[in-house]
Amino acid sequence: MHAAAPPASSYADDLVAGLSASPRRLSPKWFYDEAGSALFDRICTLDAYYPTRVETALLADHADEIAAAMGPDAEIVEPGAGSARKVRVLLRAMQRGGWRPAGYLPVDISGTHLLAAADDLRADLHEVLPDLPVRPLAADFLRPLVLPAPLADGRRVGFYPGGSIGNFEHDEAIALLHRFADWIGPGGGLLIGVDRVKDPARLHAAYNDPDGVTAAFNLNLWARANREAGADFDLGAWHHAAFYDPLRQRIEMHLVSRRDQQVHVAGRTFDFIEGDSVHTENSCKYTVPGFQALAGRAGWQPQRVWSDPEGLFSLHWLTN
Ligand code: AVI
Repeated sequence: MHAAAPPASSYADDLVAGLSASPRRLSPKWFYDEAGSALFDRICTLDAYYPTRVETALLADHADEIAAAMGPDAEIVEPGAGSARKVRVLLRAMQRGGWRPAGYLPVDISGTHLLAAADDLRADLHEVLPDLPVRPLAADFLRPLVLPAPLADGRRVGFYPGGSIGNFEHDEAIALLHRFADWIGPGGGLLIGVDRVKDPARLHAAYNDPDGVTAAFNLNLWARANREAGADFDLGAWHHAAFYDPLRQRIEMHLVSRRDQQVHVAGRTFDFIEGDSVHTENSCKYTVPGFQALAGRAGWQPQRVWSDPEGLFSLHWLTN
């Protein structure tokens, strides 16, 4: 496995910077420690959280068309691959359609998790793709990163499912899509999952589940701060808030102080009054033409879109 440079900032540094800013905010990348990733896996199984279910069905239902669009001999690059589950549907379909993939290059910040995922994928696909080169790369893809030289004839396609592009503000999303275009190179493509603009009640329900799993996911930021950033957050003194802003077409998540309080982080003291909030995540939603226009600003050309009958989620195939 290749390993890139360690993260530029620690959680403690980022937290102190975010709590010193106005308005107070934190990058959603800090959600995903071991506990947070396990909570996110639970979110993906919730009835109210439709994106995982709908996107997985789209991949399965249109796998052959998607595989044909991707074409033969392409190496699939997946930034933020995590457990590398969804890509298996795609790899199987490519093999079935005779579009033999040249390889799979998953990139993820968590090296241990990535190695386990790569082993699991190799074992799972052993029968159908015994010789598939799998080249895990442990790296933070949000930082400058050079990929290993391409395999075979050098064609690459990107795979970025889950709607994670929505967790970036529009200008950041354009910058990220530019970066993907540089990795993929000319003649390649990108299959990307995008959550759609819809009835605000549906969105509200997806981020305010009745079992409080999303609230626990949000509050894990403070639990993590206590574990690894020398902080003393009282978790009972904060509550989860998630709401849809129809003008910005995005869900915002916040942690809101239930009372006046002082919190210490890495030797620094922060004062909060009741109702003060820390902005922890944006989840931007897009119309189909809205996302195509955004991708166009990063040099990608829209080719195909697959969506469900309710219009909840979209899978875009873009080429460069
Ligand atoms: C990872 N990302 C696409 C999720 C989302 O829906 O924005 C993260 C999430 N936050 C709360 N629930 C799920």
